[in-house]
Amino acid sequence: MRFDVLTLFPDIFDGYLGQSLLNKAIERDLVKVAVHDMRRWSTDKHQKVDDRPYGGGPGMVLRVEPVIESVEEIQQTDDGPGRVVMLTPQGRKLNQKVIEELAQERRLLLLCGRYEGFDQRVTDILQPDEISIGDFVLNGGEVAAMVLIDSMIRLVRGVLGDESSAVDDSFSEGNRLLEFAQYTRPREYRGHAVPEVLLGGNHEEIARWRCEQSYLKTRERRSDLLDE
Ligand code: 6GU
Repeated sequence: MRFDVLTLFPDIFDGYLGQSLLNKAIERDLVKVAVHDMRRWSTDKHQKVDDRPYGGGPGMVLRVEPVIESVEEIQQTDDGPGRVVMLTPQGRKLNQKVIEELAQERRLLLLCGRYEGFDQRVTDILQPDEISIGDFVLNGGEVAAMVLIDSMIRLVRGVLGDESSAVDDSFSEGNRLLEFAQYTRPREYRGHAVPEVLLGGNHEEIARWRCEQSYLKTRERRSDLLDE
């Protein structure tokens, strides 16, 4: 799986890309992430890629030329044009189903907006898949792009390793329950003991308890998931 990120703040991605799971996936060639600075496609001597909105109003708008031209140039490199995704609070809301759908693609181009957003003609010309990560406003699409990459790489075969699998994750296809509580040593801490059933080694009983815990937690916190 390949990601090309277009941003005005490429440095934001450095720490995240070095993070252990993703770093290992990149080293093993399971995932490739290329971060591109949109300013490279600026036609302006000050490397500006934004301008004041026609009609007035606060803030700045990302210009159409650097965005379109960067996307076109990047699409000509490597394996196929890929699917263009624009991170914007106006997009369809991200959830595990959308992640699973996007994970079918070999290549995604992620457009991270800033300021008051993109010139409308970027959307008209590229017709990107517009995605929002929730009903709140971020200062830009960069954090949202990292959310998307982070949740997608879990679905790439081999990234998580043998012992863990994304199949059982909450919200994955075939699982609509929240995770059950987990414990590790010590058996007791400040009067809080590990549930007896987990210490007995009866695997059938443990599986039943966990299933029940998942159900009870889901009913209490997210009964909307049970309705689906
Ligand atoms: Cl993708 N971008 C911005 N700027 N704000 C958001 C968002 C994206 N998703 C939720 N809020």
